[in-house]
Amino acid sequence: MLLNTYEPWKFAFSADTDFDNIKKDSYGIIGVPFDSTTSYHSGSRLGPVVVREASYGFEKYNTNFKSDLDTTFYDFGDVNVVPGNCEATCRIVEDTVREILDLGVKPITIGGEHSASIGVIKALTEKYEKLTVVHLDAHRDLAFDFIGEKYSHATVMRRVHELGVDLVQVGIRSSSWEEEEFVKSTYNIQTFKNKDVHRHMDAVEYYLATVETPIYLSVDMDVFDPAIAPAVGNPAPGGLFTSEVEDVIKALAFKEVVGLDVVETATDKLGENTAVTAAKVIYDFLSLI
Ligand SMILES: [Mn+2]
Repeated sequence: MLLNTYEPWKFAFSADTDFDNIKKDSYGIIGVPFDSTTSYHSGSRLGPVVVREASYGFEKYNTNFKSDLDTTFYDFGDVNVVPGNCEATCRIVEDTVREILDLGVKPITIGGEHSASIGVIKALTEKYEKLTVVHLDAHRDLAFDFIGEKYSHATVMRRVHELGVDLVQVGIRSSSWEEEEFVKSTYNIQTFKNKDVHRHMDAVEYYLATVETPIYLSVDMDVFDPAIAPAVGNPAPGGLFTSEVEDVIKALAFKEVVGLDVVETATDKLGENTAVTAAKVIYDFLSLI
């Protein structure tokens, strides 16, 4: 595997990694410490370190969901990134995820900027003929290019959509006119804006319950309100509450979820809100799935 950490600081409750005895249908964490296309608040390259550190603040018993975290999962460490080269980094992520899938393990990616999700999802579309990406984000990330770049945090879901997957965008509150026109011109992008979530969570839950394909969940930490998760690449006021994101994860608990990413945590402070909340998303996911 293309990892640069032999003895990584591992996510709390992860199983010992013995590559000869990996359990099938388990989950495997990789970190992608990369933030070269970040346009505003940089620092998400440190996300994998601070999120893992924050994971040690939780109990094995998840009080909200009345369940133990008993899903088997591994922490494989961080991939080797190529600073300054998004396309090369995404290819390395893609190759690493392909190896993880060959082991029968489903990927959980800690970012790093959102751009790396294309590598993960590309590998998954080779394995799953149909895929629905549930995308929690303040932004649509559907620009065709961003300041001339096709591979960027601002274009990632456009590249994902080009792979032929269905998209469900949740928490949206910032987009360009071109992105809105693009959504209108397609048939397979469903949108729940931030106020749709605040006022009609039942509609979000109902919609997710009807998805029949395998699901990939991509969580940009800026989907949360900046009061909850301030240290992100592009904060956007008016975001989701922690309990609303819990409800979305809960709605996916009985679906076939084949991967998760939690990206854009940009802080160098241990115990910072954003890192703790990002760790909680992964912890809740593993408690429920
Ligand atoms: Mn975003």
